[in-house]
Amino acid sequence: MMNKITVVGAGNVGATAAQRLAEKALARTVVLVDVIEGVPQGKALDQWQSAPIEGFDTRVVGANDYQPAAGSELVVVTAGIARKPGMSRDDLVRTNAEIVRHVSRQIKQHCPNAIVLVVSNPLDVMCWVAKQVTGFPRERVIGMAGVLDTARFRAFLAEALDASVEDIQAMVLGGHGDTMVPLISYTTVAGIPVTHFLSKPTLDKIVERTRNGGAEIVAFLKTGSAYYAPSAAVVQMVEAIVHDKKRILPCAAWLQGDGRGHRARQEAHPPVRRLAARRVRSVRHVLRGALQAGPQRTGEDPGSEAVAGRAGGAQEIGRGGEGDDGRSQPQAVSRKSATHLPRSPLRLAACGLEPPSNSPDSAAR
Ligand code: LAC
Repeated sequence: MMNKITVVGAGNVGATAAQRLAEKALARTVVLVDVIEGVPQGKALDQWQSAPIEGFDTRVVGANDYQPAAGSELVVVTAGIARKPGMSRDDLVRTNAEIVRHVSRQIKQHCPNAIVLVVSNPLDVMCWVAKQVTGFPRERVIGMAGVLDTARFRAFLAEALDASVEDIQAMVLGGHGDTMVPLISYTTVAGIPVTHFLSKPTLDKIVERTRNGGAEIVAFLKTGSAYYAPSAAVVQMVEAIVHDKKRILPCAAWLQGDGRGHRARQEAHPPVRRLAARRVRSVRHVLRGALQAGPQRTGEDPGSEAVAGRAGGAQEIGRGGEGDDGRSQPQAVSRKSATHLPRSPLRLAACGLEPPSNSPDSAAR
């Protein structure tokens, strides 16, 4: 159990995440912070009053400033506006970048040792903003998207197969949006490849529905976006960190070089270090999608294309926002090192590239 976890943003995602964190007793105190007066206090008090019924002792407190959050070991950032029907996550970038920038400054000041888990959209860019502004090591700034996308994919598959969600093993990588890559070739039903059970057209439909999983809900709700599954995904990640469960979970993380290099340079909080190191080796979810700096086609091998696109993204965004503390931008991976990266379908998918054309994953795109 942690001593203190803070959730920034008392909207639907933040408040539901706080409630789930408290119910699972993942910290002694959960602090809910929001700028709207009374809302975090009211929601926190309501949640605390459910404690005797639900049987948890985690104190939930609400605040409009970051003083009560001081010293938090983990901060979940959900602050920002949500999509309306017809909007893409990228349409939120200006407004939410300002909000996340402000929140990140507060985190840096009040919670200098925290692990930051970003949820605000567009997710990949907001992670980058949080990392730049806090100046925290990259192992301490991660984003939630892949766990949610994977959950949606598994739910749709379970429905199509009339099977338990527990028996569907899957992994969705790539950006949180159009560049999402559900990995069909790594998807199994009780260990048996899903392609034994479902036809290509059916799988194609499920992949497409997964990509639009968030938008489908926005279209129903009209005034907001999903929050039950997103908050559950947040809590799964927090739980993996708190209990150092050594889970392999997809997430947004800033990568430099290959997995071995990354592992060698770890200086993070031990649980996250282990989480990140294991995850990063096999599950690379690059800050790409919303960076809008697609791969620069060079005619070189796929690995170098993938990383060239990422390097372009880093430079593009770097111009728009330097770290508040004057730190230099993270080094983009050089093309030279890129050519040494593995070319497995997983690696390519993680870089946001389409898998090779003979892979089942490409068939489903
Ligand atoms: C969604 C939001 C949380 O996908 O990005 O529902």
